[in-house]
Amino acid sequence: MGKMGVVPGSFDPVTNGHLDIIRRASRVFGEIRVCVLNNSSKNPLFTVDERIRLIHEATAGIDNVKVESYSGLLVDYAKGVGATAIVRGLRAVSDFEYEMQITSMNRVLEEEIETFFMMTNNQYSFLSSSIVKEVAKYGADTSDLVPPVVEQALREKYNIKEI
Ligand code: COD
Repeated sequence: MGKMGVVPGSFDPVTNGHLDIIRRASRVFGEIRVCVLNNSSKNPLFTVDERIRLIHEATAGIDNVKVESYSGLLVDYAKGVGATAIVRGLRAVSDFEYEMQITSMNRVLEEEIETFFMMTNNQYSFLSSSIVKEVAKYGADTSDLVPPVVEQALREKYNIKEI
């Protein structure tokens, strides 16, 4: 089956940028677990179950991807499922400092799990869940930013009628 990689995040909601990382990681690792971390202090728009469903539907065409959630430390999840690596996406220099902190902390907590970084596709370098929510809230078109299931879910959350 090959080695397992974990793609962790908040995914509130999943964007085309996340999906690009998941798709590319699925070609490198034998198996990918997308893990929605449940203990974030952020104030989420979507519940964990909603976020899982959206990722699940958006990754339906990739057969070595599984979606789960976890409340606790990411390295404990990774160890528990037998993963050898954590895969993160990098958009800009501004991501670097935060990623370096998380990676260093994770290495202190569990030195056997490596973190790998994949550079964003140029077309998604500006894309984040927060920007998508901001745009969707005012009823603007998000079809280039998120998969159709997420576009629909955003419309429902913000009560926007289809044009
Ligand atoms: N292009 C490429 N990559 C992207 C893009 C894009 N457009 N957008 C996002 N990404 C990448 C991000 O860089 C990230 O790697 C991943 O996709 C997920 O992004 P988010 O924003 O959904 O997720 P984060 O950054 O909020 O996730 C943080 C965690 C939940 C992983 C972190 O808080 C965590 O591990 N929490 C659990 C507690 C823990 O273990 N703490 C100890 C370590 S500090």
